[in-house]
Amino acid sequence: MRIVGAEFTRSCVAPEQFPPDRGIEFAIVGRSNVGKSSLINRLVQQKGLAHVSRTPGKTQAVNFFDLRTNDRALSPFRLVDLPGYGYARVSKALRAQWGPLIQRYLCERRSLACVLFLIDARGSEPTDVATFEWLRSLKLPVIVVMTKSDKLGRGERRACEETVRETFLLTEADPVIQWSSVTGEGRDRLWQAIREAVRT
Ligand SMILES: Nc1nc2c(ncn2[C@@H]2O[C@H](COP(=O)(O)OP(=O)(O)OP(=O)(O)O)[C@@H](O)[C@H]2O)c(=O)[nH]1
Ligand SMILES: [Mg+2]
Repeated sequence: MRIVGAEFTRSCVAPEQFPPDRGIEFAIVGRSNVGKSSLINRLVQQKGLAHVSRTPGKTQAVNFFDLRTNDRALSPFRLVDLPGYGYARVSKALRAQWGPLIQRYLCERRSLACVLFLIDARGSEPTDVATFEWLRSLKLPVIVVMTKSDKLGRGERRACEETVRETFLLTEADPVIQWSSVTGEGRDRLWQAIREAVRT
């Protein structure tokens, strides 16, 4: 599969601003700073498409990215970068605004085919588990992506993946992908999983 084009569509702070609810969307959910925006850039192979920052809480709106591929099942196809959760230092007002925005998007968006759920390969936190359970309760298909895998050795990765499978009560059939936006590890596997999720 080839990506023919990718562009930033729109940044939204209210549901009324979301683009028309058509086509196939994959949303990216995860803690602040876990690597959501970096994953978009690596998946699409376009540096700077999504804004990356060392400071947690960088992405504070729902950002839509339109992709054109030569795969008919994936056209049109959108990636949606959601604000990260779990960052305490943003203002109370902003946090109060985030929850409902994400909730409206995840509960009401008909184009939403699947969630890429990102956790740090080095371990999950209770907020990750709570968010994952909530996604499951919404009956959303989820692909688990373990980010920043480059920070672990082989043995450690296996152990961490085992722990994640146990913590999140995953079956063998649930995809868990080791990912690194630095090395590009996991890119082929993730596209494969995306295609499979669209097919089912
Ligand atoms: N080593 C390593 N660092 C990464 C990886 N992915 C992201 N980072 C770094 O982690 C930091 C956060 O990355 P972002 O992509 O901005 O994270 P985010 O989840 O979009 O963060 P928010 O928008 O604040 O929620 C940056 O300093 C990235 O360079 C990775 O796979 N490996
Ligand atoms: Mg971001």
